[in-house]
Amino acid sequence: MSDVSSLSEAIERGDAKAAAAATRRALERGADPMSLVSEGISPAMTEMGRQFGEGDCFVPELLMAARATKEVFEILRPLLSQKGTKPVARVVLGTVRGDLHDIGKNLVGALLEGGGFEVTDLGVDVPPERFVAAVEHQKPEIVGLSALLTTTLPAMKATLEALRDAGIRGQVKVMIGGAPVTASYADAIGADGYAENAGTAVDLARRLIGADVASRSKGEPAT
Ligand code: B1M
Repeated sequence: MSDVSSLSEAIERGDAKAAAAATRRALERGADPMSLVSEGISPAMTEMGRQFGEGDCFVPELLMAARATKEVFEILRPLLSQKGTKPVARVVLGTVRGDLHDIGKNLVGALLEGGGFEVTDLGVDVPPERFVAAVEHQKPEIVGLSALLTTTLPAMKATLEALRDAGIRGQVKVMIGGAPVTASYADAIGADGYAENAGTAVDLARRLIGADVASRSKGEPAT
């Protein structure tokens, strides 16, 4: 079995130790950290989501899988961020108020870092005023909002309104995503863009700042 398959399987079993070991082994053999996210973690968590939806696994299994992904991210994060190179742009990222889902958001953050963005992750259940404060203090080019519940979609709208009320909406591009989010919802609330998954989120972020997507592979900073 390949190291990437071992990683996916360990995450699905919720075995954090085995997931970390598979990650270290893959890295020692020269695996690309980004591919461990997109080919190891992402399919494993998508599979867990499918099983949960079909009643084939339950909350404890999900939480164990989520813990295993966290452990893997701890190993990969320093490798994903391209230290020493000028960041493409800064992104403030968070899961909106009332919502505790962070696996997809963490994947988005990891791939953005891998794409050369400097990411400040505000975590989960982030109220609009914390996004406002982060924009005021950190002056990012992009704010990324994640929501997984239909009941927390309105918190995305509230966050945009809070940015408008604070007079700083024009200073940042706002991108949104998460399972219940659609492009038409993004239009309806006045967001600048919607991405369906972590890979397209990186392309969207580049488009929003006007950077050439092709330059990502060369590791060139935006001009
Ligand atoms: Co929850 N949950 N959950 N849950 N959970 C869903 C979302 C649900 C669809 C399950 C179901 O009923 N079938 C359902 C929502 C229904 C709805 O709103 N219509 C649901 C529910 C109801 C709940 C609770 C209310 C359950 C309860 O307590 N009764 C509760 C709410 C807690 C809260 O948030 N306040 C709850 C709790 C939990 C757990 C804590 C057990 C756990 C979260 C653990 C964690 O995140 N640390 C959990 C999980 C894991 C899920 C499912 C099974 C999987 C989500 C996931 O991680 N998917 C989910 C069902 C499902 O999606 N099949 C479900 C894998 C991940 C890689 O995909 O998150 O979609 P995803 O992220 C993708 C894209 O969406 C996109 O890119 C990511 C990577 O490709 N994306 C972005 C995400 N954010 C983006 C941001 C961007 C761009 C793209 O730009 C900024």
